[in-house]
Amino acid sequence: MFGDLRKIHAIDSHTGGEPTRVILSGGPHLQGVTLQERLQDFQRHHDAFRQAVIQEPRGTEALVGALLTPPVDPSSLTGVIFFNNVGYIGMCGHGTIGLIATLAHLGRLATGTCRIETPVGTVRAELHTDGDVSVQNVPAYRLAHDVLVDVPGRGHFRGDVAWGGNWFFLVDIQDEPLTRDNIPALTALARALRQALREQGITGASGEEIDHIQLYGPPRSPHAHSRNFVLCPGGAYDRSPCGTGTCARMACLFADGRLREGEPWVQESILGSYFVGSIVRQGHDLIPTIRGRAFLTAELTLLLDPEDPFCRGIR
Ligand code: PYC
Repeated sequence: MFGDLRKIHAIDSHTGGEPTRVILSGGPHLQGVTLQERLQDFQRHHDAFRQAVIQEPRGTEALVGALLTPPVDPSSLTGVIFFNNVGYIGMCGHGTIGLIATLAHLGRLATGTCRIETPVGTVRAELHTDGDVSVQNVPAYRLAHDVLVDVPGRGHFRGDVAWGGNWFFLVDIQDEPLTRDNIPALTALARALRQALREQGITGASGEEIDHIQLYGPPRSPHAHSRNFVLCPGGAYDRSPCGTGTCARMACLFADGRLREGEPWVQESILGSYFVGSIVRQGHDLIPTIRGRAFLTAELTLLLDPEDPFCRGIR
């Protein structure tokens, strides 16, 4: 009994309330040259690992996991693949901030800049002397403007489809208060919107599913420009303002002429935490940056017992 426990070492943190679990050891060694190939290997051969470390009873639906993999380009600090309770995400802004705070805590990183490889491209992270982290993300853009969606039983909604490292549908929400006590109603609306997008064939650029929904409105803090609620793919809401979601939002604002190059954009989350963002042009690309702070919450050893009927998590 208890002889064959598999041990996984990890560090947990939260960024603006949104948790990240960085796997330090005990994870799979992914096969493949590119990060895309390693993501496929993860999906095809190690999905049980994802489920075991993220799902209950070891994890929660809000948790995002980060599996480190050696960088393809030796000048990068590391490669990383982000995952959640239902699958894998291309990039993760709050998760990258959590990753940098974790590596700094371990002494693997000093203040300054480094490159992190993800399946959707290389990002640049900077650890500041005050503990904040800036993440210069992959290029962001708006794919479609003012798209009409019919949400059965709820009416018509208009929104933008944008990329910020993940696909987002962004809706300026008028009728639902962006308050914590309204999270159940916001979740239900965002789920209905996502379902309607699926049914009406509204997708990202290559037919990819739009798996993040962002509802936004006026801020509560006088220092912020906007408040948002973001539904993540697994059904949880993002406790942070969503790094990739803030990047997608800035791309839309830029396209509308409502945000100038380099101008700060303070995005508040449904909990009142915030990221400060900005966007600049580089050739034909729009490069967004977000800045925030992560706090470490646990150094942990997860135990996987093959005799445990819920060893792979509760699905
Ligand atoms: O911060 O980019 C983000 C993110 C994506 C999903 C949850 N957080």
